[in-house]
Order: sequence, then C-alpha cells, then structure tokens
Amino acid sequence: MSQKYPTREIKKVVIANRGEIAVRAIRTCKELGIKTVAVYSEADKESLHVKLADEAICIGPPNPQESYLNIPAILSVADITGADAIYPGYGFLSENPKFAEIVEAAGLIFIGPRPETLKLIGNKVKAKSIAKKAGVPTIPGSSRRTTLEEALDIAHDIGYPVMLKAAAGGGGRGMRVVFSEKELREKFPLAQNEARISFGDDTIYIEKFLMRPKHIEVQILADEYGNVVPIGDRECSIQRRHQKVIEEAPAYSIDQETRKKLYEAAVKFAKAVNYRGAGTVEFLYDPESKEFYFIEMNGRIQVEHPVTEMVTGIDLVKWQFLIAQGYELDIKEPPTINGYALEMRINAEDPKTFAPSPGTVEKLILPGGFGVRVDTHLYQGYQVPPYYDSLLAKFIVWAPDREELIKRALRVIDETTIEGKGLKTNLEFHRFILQTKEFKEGKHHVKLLEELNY
Ligand code: MV4
Repeated sequence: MSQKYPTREIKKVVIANRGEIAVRAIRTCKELGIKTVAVYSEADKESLHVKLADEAICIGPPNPQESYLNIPAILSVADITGADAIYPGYGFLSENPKFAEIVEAAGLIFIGPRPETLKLIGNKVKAKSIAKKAGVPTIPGSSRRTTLEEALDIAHDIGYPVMLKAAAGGGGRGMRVVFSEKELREKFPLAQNEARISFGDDTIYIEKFLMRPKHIEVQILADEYGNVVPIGDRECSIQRRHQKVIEEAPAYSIDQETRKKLYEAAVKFAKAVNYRGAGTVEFLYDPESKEFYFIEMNGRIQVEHPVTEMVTGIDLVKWQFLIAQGYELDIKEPPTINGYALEMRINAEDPKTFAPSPGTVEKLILPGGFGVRVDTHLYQGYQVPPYYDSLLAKFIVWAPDREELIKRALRVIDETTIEGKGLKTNLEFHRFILQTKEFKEGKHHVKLLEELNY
C-alpha cells in the first residue's frame, strides 16, 4: 500500500530566488499554510517577493555570486529563521547538485530532484547515453567522447550535415554545423580548442544535424513512490539566441500517436534517472518525418510552466511542495488537455537591439480578462535592477482553440502599458511574432527568428 500522507512536513521554507518565480512560489505557499522566508540582495530591497513573504533577510550585494548564488548565506538564513526546506525555483542554484547535497546534509528538504539525479542530467553526454540505454530515441551520431577518425566514420554513415557538440556546452553554446568531410577535418580541432577554452573540457561528440526542428518538451511529475506521470507537452520553438520568447501548450503540430510515444519516452527517461519532483524532458521534433529525439532533461520548474497549468488545471508548484513532503501523486494518467495556452515573456530589452533596458516602472497597466494570467513582480514605481535577467512579466493566455488564442494574445498586448525612464520592452516583438504566417499556421521552428533576421 503506497504512502498517502506526508512523511515529513514543511512548516517554513526559504525561497532561494527572486522576481516572478519567487512571487509565484510564495503565493502557493500561502495557500498551503507554509511560512515563507524571502532572501534578497541589496538591489532587491523593494522587490515584491520581499513584501509578500512572511520574513525577509538580505543576503548580500547585487552581484548574484555574492547573493542568490551564495550557498553559505542561504543556508544561514534557513538556520536563523528555523526553516525546514529550501525552494530553488529556476536558474541560480536550482540544478546545482552540490547545493542540493549541502541542503540535505544540513537536514533540510531540497524541494527538487535528488542530488544524484541532478549530477546525471547535468552532463549532456551522460544523459544522452542514459537515454539510449533506456530505449529513448536520440539523435543519430555518437553519445560519448569522439575522435576525428571516429567522427569521419560516423558522418559517413549518417550523412552530412552533421553537428559537432561540446559535451560541456549547453544552451546552444559549443555547437558547430559541418557540411562536408573536408570541413569536418578542418573544424574538428577548432571545435576541440574552443571547447577546451570555453568549458575547460575538449570532449566533442557528433550528431546528424536537424535542419529546422521544433523544440517540444514533456512536463513530468514524479513522486517518491515510483509514480511518474506526464503532465502534458509544450512547444518552445520560438527562441532568439537560445532564449525562449513564446511557449505554448499543447504542441500544436504533433498528432496523438506521436504524443503518446513522446510521453512514453519522457517517462522512461525520468525513471532511468530516478527523477523526483517537477521536471521537463526536452526533445527535437522533425515535423517531416514525425521523428523526435531526446536532447536533455531539466531538473527544475521551468519559466513556462504556467501554460501547462492553464490547460490542465494542475498547480505544478503545489505538487513540488507536496512531493517534497512525501505525498503520493493522485494523478495516475496524463491529464485531459483543455484548450490551448501560450506564454509571452515580457523582457526589459530595447526592441531594436535587444540590449537589456532596465529602469523605473512609472506607468503600469497590466492586461486581464477571461483566459488571461499575469505572473509578474512588477508594480507601479518598481525599479527594475540591471543585475539580473531581463524578465519583467509573463503574459499567459488561454483559449479553446489556437486561432482565438492568438487573437486574445494580441488583445492582451494592445491593453498593456509598461513605461518608465529608460525602460523599454519587447511587447511589439511579440505582436510581430504572433502575426507571422509560420506562427499562425503552427509551422514555426527553432531557426525561424534567425531566418527572419532576429
Ligand atoms: C541540435 C539542433 C539540431 N541538430 N542538435 C540547442 C541547444 C540544445 N538544447 C540543443 N540544441 C540543438 N541541438 C542537432 N543535432 C538544434 C538545436 C536547437 C537550436 C539550435 C539552434 C538554434 C536554436 C535552437 C533551439 C533549440 C534547439
């Protein structure tokens, strides 16, 4: 008989993050009756998460290394306030195995995957070989350190173009496309050198290059009793320089048969790494062949989690806290997906140069209405600091079909005002993307913005 009730209780949690995700987590904690302790840098003294938390402790100067990445400072806050758990959110220390280890060694609950799991999924090459062994489709090529000679043989078998990838790279860094044997001989040592210099590790592997893939990901919830459930899928193909701009759920262009196979693959991988909590398995999808390929697993709640929440009605952050206390998942099957949702990441950036453009929010009119959710830490008078990522708000929109979804998203942009000295946003960039033929027809892919010269 599996466990129905918590094996441990979280009475007070340190939210080791800032901005909209800290606000998001504090809201769920209030509803769960969990006390919250905010940590903040000197630059975030007036930030919303500090105002909403039950307690707030300054942990250092604006520089993230001395504040949000300062492990001793964060552990000390838990000690001083008598917290029994730490919530990492996304970014910062959220996927740092050492941090998870230290938190658990201090007798605190790390609300996230096990440290060993974070180690496994943190290494792209290791993750790919685990996927292969688990019977999860991976991109043809090698999944371990590859010499030039081996690369030449593999490229001959799988055909050009091929992609050289640095094992220690990630997020699009350390990748080179090669179109011929001659180019492979030239570029391979360059790729090794670049990897050694950039990442301190010259391990290179080779893959078949997918020309215009879609980025499809599967949300997973996994409890401590071996239950692993896919909680829908998302398409995140609208990216600029590997930064997601618009994400949507469900992925519009995949059919039910492919969806079922994707979910099976994602569950297989999550079980193979003994996953716990909320996680996402990322795939590249070729709409021509309907083939999909594992690329990585993310051991954190993702920025775009609200689109999944909008089409399933499931509070993913709440389940992170329940699983961390030993609750068993009462979701046994992939939930019914109702309608469509998309998220627009509203960034403080110059619409022409995309350079960060922090400033003071002097005039703020946020959108609302049926099928509209706004996750933000902004308020009128808030000073956007220049030290952190440029995300100001997430506009999440729901509608029964994708056509109405795009109309509603455009209406949301029209009614929004975010203005202030020096403060610029990418609102108009979203309007442009939503009105492209490719996006409207669901034919967008990861190279679209680059091909449109963004
Ligand atoms: C690829 C690929 C095409 N072919 N691998 C980018 C970062 C990491 N998530 C893996 N990525 C890719 N790997 C092969 N063999 C395309 C991507 C990719 C991508 C590439 C260029 C620009 C944007 C991208 C967004 C997602 C994935």
